[in-house]
Order: sequence, then structure tokens, then C-alpha cells
Amino acid sequence: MLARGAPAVHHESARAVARRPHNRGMDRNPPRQDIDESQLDVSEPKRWAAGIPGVAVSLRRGVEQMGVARTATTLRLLNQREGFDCPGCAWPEPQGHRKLAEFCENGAKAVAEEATRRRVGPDFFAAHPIAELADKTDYWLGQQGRITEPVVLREGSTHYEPIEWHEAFALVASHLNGLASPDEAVFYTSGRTSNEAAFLYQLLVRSFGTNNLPDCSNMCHESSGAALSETTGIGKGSVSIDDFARADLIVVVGQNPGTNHPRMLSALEEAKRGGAKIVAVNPLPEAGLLRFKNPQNARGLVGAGTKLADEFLQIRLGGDQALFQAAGNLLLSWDAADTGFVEGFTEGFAEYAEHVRRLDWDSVDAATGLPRAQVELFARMLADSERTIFCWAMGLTQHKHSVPTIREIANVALLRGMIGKPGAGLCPVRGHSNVQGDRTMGIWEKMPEKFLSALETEFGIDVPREHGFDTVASIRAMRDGAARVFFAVGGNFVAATPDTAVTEAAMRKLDLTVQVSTKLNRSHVVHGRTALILPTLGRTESDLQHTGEQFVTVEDSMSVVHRSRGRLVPASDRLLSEVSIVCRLARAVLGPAHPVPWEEFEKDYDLVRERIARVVPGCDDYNARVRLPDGFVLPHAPRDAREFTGTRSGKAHFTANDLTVLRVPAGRLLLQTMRSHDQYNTTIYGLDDRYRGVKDGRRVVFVSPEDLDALDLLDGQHVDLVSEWPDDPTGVTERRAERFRVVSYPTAKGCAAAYFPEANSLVPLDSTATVSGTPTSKSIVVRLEKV
Ligand SMILES: Nc1nc2c(c(=O)[nH]1)N[C@H]1C(S)=C(S)[C@@H](COP(=O)(O)OP(=O)(O)OC[C@H]3O[C@@H](n4cnc5c(=O)[nH]c(N)nc54)[C@H](O)[C@@H]3O)O[C@H]1N2
Ligand SMILES: Nc1nc2c(c(=O)[nH]1)N[C@H]1C(S)=C(S)[C@@H](COP(=O)(O)OP(=O)(O)OC[C@H]3O[C@@H](n4cnc5c(=O)[nH]c(N)nc54)[C@H](O)[C@@H]3O)O[C@H]1N2
Ligand SMILES: [Mo]
Repeated sequence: MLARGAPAVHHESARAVARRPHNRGMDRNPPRQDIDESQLDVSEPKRWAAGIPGVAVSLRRGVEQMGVARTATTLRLLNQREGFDCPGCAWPEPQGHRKLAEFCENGAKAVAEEATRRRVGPDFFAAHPIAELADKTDYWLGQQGRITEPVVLREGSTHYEPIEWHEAFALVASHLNGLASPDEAVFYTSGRTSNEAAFLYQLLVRSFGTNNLPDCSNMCHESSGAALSETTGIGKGSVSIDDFARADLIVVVGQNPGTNHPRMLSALEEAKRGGAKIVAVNPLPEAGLLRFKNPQNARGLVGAGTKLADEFLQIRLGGDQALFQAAGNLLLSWDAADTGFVEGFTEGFAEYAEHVRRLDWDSVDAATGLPRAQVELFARMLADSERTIFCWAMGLTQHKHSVPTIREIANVALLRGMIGKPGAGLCPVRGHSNVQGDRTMGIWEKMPEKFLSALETEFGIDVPREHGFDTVASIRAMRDGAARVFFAVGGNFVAATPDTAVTEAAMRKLDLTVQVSTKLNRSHVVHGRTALILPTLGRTESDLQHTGEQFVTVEDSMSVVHRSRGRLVPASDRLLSEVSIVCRLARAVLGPAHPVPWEEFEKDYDLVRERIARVVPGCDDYNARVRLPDGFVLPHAPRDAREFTGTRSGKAHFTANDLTVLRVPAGRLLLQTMRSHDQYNTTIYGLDDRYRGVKDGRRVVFVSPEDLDALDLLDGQHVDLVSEWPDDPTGVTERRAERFRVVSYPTAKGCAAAYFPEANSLVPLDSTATVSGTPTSKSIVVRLEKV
């Protein structure tokens, strides 16, 4: 039995799992069959997260992909100081003492995916023509294993075939240098890239001459960054992990931590033990928000677990702006403002107060769908709290009015003086494990002047000033012929982006597509006229260079920068690290006379970090500080000193925002696209959305029983989902995704849900959030057509 602090993974238990008949011999055999939706099985949703099934699933997935011994060693190094950072989510590691098993079920799955023993080598590509691979799902593609050597798909060819690394770099260089302008190339980044690789990558792209650096953040927390930089002067969260234990109220809005940030449940549980109250605001009663059985202690395994949410606000999709305006209105009417803070540290209060006092309560009712008494109770909890933390994720960032919504949370936090004191603050919970670090290192299509001029001074180069394309603008440019080359460090661009049909057609028009990847995905089989796959090391693997084994650094969701060092033998001896790939490509593209010492950087990552220290704000003495046991925390003026140095006035800004009420035409529903418990974005680990009771299939649409009645539909029927957007500038106002099984589910009335990426084809490319440009993946008007 697992006691607190005991290793959750040891040989005995892993062996016990491996002995079960269905796990025998799984090691190297990927599934031959793709998803068969006719096997779909639906049962009652769960009321609690983790517990024994969580531990069992971690071990089973580990053993399937890695075998017993490798599972034990790998999981033991996960999130330890001398090990590697979990390639799963960006939730921070605890400071000081770390438990021996500092990971969660879904972190274990992420590692198993990467450390798998399955391989995709030249035989695989010879056996499977691209036309066949293009019919497979991301699930099947990902399950085939790690890519072992660079491959090329030459123009007109039917198969990928091996290519030497130097030839691959020369091919990319000849395409890039043959462009009419550097702006005809697009350089995407997903959020797993290390700080060192990200810093060098943006340096290469800007030296080449463009700011076309879209990243996954454009589809993720861009709205948070935009709203927070306007209001607090810094686009990052203002809490540390230790604040959770000190808070008396934690509000979790638009986030499903039980699946996407499972280690956050431990922090919530600890806060709860310390007397904190938790409010969950969500259209879905997510299991992890309701009750948690902590797999790291005996009580969590055998007992009833901890009840987490004290209050569950089952809000309508997109209703959060109204909820927080209403809270602001009530707090003001109760004189519950922290006047010392408001007067000392903010501006714009009078205008804000005037605006929310005029609030139209009918709009609040319509937008939130919540009983007024519950809105009042929520405001009362805010008024009574001395230390509130506001957490949110994709449920807030992927709507048309996401930026005003997050500004509204900032308003309430400012009103109550919840920034820059222990146990309180704003906490956008980031997705990819290093998405925040990549931004810090310059992966952004519109980095500020200060950063760009620091690059120029440090390296003696010229870099462009004109803003580049973000993700949606990149797709438009590809579609319209303004971009000809696409290069991606990680990610799965065609599957993660909106409007699948449009994006895939845009991708197919390109001259060259290049993917730096660990595993196969849809973006390798929907490609430009020439395509390259450049296989790279994962987080778990050791990175041996000229001066010895290297480590890299990453930044978590709470601005802690620390080391990550892979220990496993790489999946193949033909892999290059992302740093090597960037440095060698830079030499090929920019020529040997380029002033940046690319060759030296590849040999010794300390040399890269010396430059990071001189260019990136807050990174002074980087090499020494990342070597401290827990790394170091980047400065954050509002959090550290209640200073708002990043805004124009030096004060925090209240904002007055017009209220958006999403009105849905009769007979239609508002659809959100979200993650199942068994996937990492477009990487589908398995087919078991355990907490929601959906198994062995993914084409489901969750609809409330009342809506099913009203629409004359039954649980178990099949429907096409048809999205409707009359405002589409391209004139295509309808999009269809075929054959989804209707699941009767306790979601908020008028709101439906389906999985990402199956439903991405329904999200119009041009339907984006104001200011941030993020696709509106969480509010799409759909009708359900019986098939
Ligand atoms: N295991 C695993 N971990 C992951 C990921 C993964 O795919 N798998 N992805 C990573 C990434 S990149 C990210 S960004 C995060 C994503 O983490 P989440 O944001 O938790 O991911 P989603 O599945 O999109 O869930 C959105 C949640 O918000 C709710 N929601 C949707 N719309 C609204 C709304 O209008 N208002 C409110 N109040 N709630 C709403 C949904 O019901 C759901 O609970 O997780 C990261 N961690
Ligand atoms: N409809 C809808 N669309 C969405 C979302 C949604 O909620 N709804 N969420 C959005 C969000 S929040 C995000 S962050 C994006 C995610 O968009 P992406 O980051 O582009 O997608 P991922 O699925 O995370 O990328 C998976 C691929 O990354 C590669 N990979 C994995 N590890 C490594 C590594 O260490 N190095 C390299 N080079 N490659 C690696 C593998 O080949 C794998 O196939 O999707 C967005 N799209
Ligand atoms: Mo994300």
C-alpha cells in the first residue's frame, strides 16, 4: 500500500501490472487497428478523480510502451531535481521537499508516449505510402512509436525516404534562401521546446529576417497575456505554488485540472485542509473539481477522498464575463472594495465603478444561466475572503470576448486588493510544459523593442521590427499564397489549428513543410510539395554534445526557471537535439560568416545561457541560478512589490468592458471543444475518458437531457454537427463534422461539448477573440442533424 512519501512506483507493483494477460508482449507492438467508433461505450460519469484507477492506469500505460524496468527508472526521475521536467503540463513542482513520486497519471502517460520502445524507422515508411497514412487518425499515427531518422518526401513521391542530416539542412536552406522575402516563411513553435532551443530558434528566425513566429500560445493563453499586460503590466500569473496553502478562497474557472493539471489537485487538497474554500465555475461537473482521492497517500487510495469544490457554479459557455461584472457590482454595492489598494495602486476605478453600477441583471441571467442567489453567494464569498486566488485555463481564453472576460477577473482582483500579497493572486494555468518559457525567450510574433534591440547589440546583427504572423494569420498567408515554407519545432499544426479543411488545403499549397518531431502526427501526412521530418530527442533522453552531457532549462506556470536533464538512452543514435537542429540549420541558412557562434553554442549550452542572461530581462546570472536546487523565480513586479512598472502609468488598470451575451438562435446549441482524459492535445494516448464515462471511441457530443428533449433527440442517436457562422468573411457560413454519438450529459443547458481535435473542422478560421486573435474553440453555434 502506498504511504505518503513512499515511492508510488517500484518494481513489484509494475510487475504485477505487467503479469496481467492483456499486457503481455505489448512492448513493441503498436495497434494495427485504428479507432473503431462502433465499439464506443458510454457509462455514468464519475464523481471523483484519481485514486487506485489513476495509479493502475499510469503503470499499465508505462508497461505497454516501455516494459517494466524502463517504467520504474523513468517514472522515478520524473520531476526530480536531478531528473527531467515532465513533458506534460506546466504545473510547478513543489519547492523544497519533493515526494519520490512527483507526477500524476497523465504525466506518466506523457512520459510513456515519449519513452516508448516502439519505433518508426525506414522500414515503416517503405511499407506505408503517404496516401495510406493520410487516412489514419492521430491516435494510430502516434501509437506507432518514435521516429528514428530524418526522412524526406520528395516532390511527386509516394513515400517518405531516409535523408542525411546535412542534406536535409541544405534542402531547407535552399528553399529559404530562394524566397522572394523572408516573410514568405513561417516558423511555428509548440510549447515543449526548451529555453535554450527557443532562444536560438528565434535568433535564427530573426537573423534570417522575419518575425513570423506563431506558436501554440496563440491558440492557448494569448487572451490571458493580452488582458493581464493591459491591466497589471505583465502577461503572467502573480501567484507562487506556496500561495495555495495560504489562500482562504480559490476560484477555478474554465479549467479541468483533474485531467489537464492533476498535480494541481494536491495543491487544492492541501489548501482545503488549511481551511480554504473552493469555487468551481464550469458548464460541466468535472470529476476532479468535485472530489479528489489523492493517489499519493493511503487515505486517497482507500477512503472517500477529499471533497474539493464547496460551491459549483454551472455556468453557460461564455457567461464568465457577466458573472465577474455582477460580482463587481455587488462588491461595490456592499462597499467591499479594498480602498487602500484601489487608491494606492490603481487607476481607472471611477470609470469601472460607473460602468458596473449600470449593470443589466437580465443580461447577467441570460449570459450565465445561474440563479441570482448563487451569483450573490459567490460575491459574498469574495467579499468575505482575505486571500483569494483566481485560476483559469481554456474555458476562458477561447471565446470571442475572452480578453474582456479576463480583464473582468482582473477588475475583481484589483477591487479586492488581491495582487501582491501572500495567498492571493491571478493564476492563468498554462498548458504546455514550457509554453511560458518559450515566450520569455522571444517566441512571439511581436516581441517588444527592448528585446529586439538587446538582441542586435548582443550579437551585432539586424533584426526586423515589423510584426510577424500569429497562428491564424499564418494560415491565411499559406492559404493566400503569401507564405511558401512552413517550419515547425514540435506540435501538430494542422490538427491543433481551427478550420481543418481550410488549414489542410493551405498546408498542401506550400513548397516545403518541415516538422521537427518526436512522433508521427497528422502534420506529417498533410504536407507541402516537399516535406521533411527531422526527428529530435525528447525531454527524457540524454543529450550528449562535444563538452559532455547537457541539460536544458524550462519555466513553469509560476515563473520558476529550473533545469531539466534527460537520462534515458535516446530512441535512436540518429536523433539530434533541438539545439543541434537549430544551430546546424542556422549555419546552412546564414552561412559560416554569420556573427552568431552557432557551432560553439551547439557544443556547450552554457554558452547559450550566457547570452540569455544578457538579453532576456530577469535572467542575470542565469547559469549559476538555474543550478540552484530549485532553480530561481523570474521577477514579477506586481507579485513581488505591488509595483505595476509594465503599464503606461505605473499603476494597475481597471477597465470598463461592454458586456457580451452569447445569444444562440432557436434550435441551436453552443459547442465547446475540449480534451478527454486520455489525450495530450492532438496526441491521443488511449480511448478512455474515464471520468466522463466514454470509452473506446471519441466521436461523441455531450448534450443536456433538457436540450435533448427540446431537440427531439435521444441518447445514443447519431448526428452530424453543423456549425453556423453567418458573419464568415469568406462566405462559407456552414461547416459539418459527421456522425457523432449523442451522449446525454449533465452539462449546462444550451451548451454542448465535443472533443478537440475531432471538432476543429467546425471552428471558422476567422472567428477569433478580439485583441488576442485566439480561435473561438469554446463557443461555436451548432445545429445537430440526425443521420
Ligand atoms: N493530460 C493532459 N494535460 C494537459 C493537456 C492535455 O491535452 N492533456 N493540454 C495542456 C494544454 S496545452 C492546456 S492549454 C491545458 C488545458 O487545460 P483545460 O483548460 O482544463 O482544458 P480543456 O479540456 O480545454 O477544458 C476546458 C475546461 O473549461 C470548461 N469551459 C469551457 N468553456 C467554458 C466557459 O465558457 N466558462 C467556464 N467557466 N468554463 C468553460 C470546460 O468544461 C472544461 O472543464 O492543459 C494542459 N495539460
Ligand atoms: N478546437 C480546439 N483546438 C485547440 C484547443 C482546444 O481546446 N480546442 N487547444 C489549443 C491549445 S491550448 C494548444 S496549446 C494547441 C496545441 O497545439 P500543438 O502544440 O501544435 O499540438 P500538440 O498536440 O501538443 O503537439 C503534439 C506533437 O508534438 C511533437 N512533440 C512532442 N514532444 C516533442 C518534443 O519534445 N520536441 C518536439 N520537437 N516535438 C515534440 C510530437 O510529434 C507530437 O505529435 O492546440 C490548440 N487547439
Ligand atoms: Mo495549451
